[in-house]
Amino acid sequence: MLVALAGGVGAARLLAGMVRVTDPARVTAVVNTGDDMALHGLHISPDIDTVLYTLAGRSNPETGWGVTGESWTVMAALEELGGETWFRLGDRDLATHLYRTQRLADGAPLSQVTGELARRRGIAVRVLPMTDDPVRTRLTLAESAGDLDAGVEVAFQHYFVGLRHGVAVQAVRFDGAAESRPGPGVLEAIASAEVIVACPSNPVVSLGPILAVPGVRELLAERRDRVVAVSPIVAGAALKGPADRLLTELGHESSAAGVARMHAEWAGTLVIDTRDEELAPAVAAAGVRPVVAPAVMSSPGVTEALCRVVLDAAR
Ligand code: FO1
Repeated sequence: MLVALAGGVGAARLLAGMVRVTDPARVTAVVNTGDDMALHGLHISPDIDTVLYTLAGRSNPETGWGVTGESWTVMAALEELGGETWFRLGDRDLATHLYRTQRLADGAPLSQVTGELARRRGIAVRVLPMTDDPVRTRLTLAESAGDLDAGVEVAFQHYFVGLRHGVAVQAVRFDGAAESRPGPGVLEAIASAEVIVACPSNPVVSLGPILAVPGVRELLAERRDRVVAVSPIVAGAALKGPADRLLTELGHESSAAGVARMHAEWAGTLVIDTRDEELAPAVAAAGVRPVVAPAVMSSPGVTEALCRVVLDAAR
């Protein structure tokens, strides 16, 4: 059984490949909920939805989030009213948020609602929120942005979408993480997995929250020989999103070697792209076994080959 630690778009893409090379019923995804947000009175779980839409074959291939073939009637009408439309919610995507919000109001935990959404979309992979408790990623700006001064703390989506992550950050914290408990099935899945893959997600804001849930990092460290991370940094840059800048701004090195040093405590192996082959000795020097392979998921074929490399590396 394989457990994937999953954040945003890169994780969903790897998972889409993983279910083509191994039995989906033997795959469990532990998903980041630090990006979750309340907006329009709705509970929005972006990373969970990105995983669910991708595994259902319904994700928007251009953006990596939301639903393909989406319509925007509600957003346009909301715009006319002068409502908040900075965070784009398509008509089909809204159905997910309406369903989730009602079920949470019924008293169902996020994990149960996520299971319902997965089943309704015919998804065999077990998709588990990292916790059912509220954990929210918050970032402290290192410079002013518009009317926001340096030192101001903003919620994740305000940083990522509102500010288009175009502002330097001086600190990141996961509000609520210390009080949170691993979601149902999370520790058990990690404890019994033959392979644990840390997807090529942003080490700071996608994997960071999962590792901040008490008990998760310690258990991964105990099983580090089964943990294979895939570097989200290739030739010093992130393939999508602010991972490289966040790493540098927070004092890490934005390179495959820097990622190895960050993950060394709990990941025994790091898959690095062929372009970073010369960093293999630095990865090894960090105490992490380097595996060099094409790690830029430019096509389903490359993604599937990468998934096979991950499965083989853990054995
Ligand atoms: N990202 C954007 O850059 N702009 C958006 O308007 C936007 C809307 C959105 C709606 C639902 C959803 O599940 C994700 C959405 N995202 C949007 C992406 C989201 O900010 C990121 O996927 C994660 O939070 C980071 O991986």
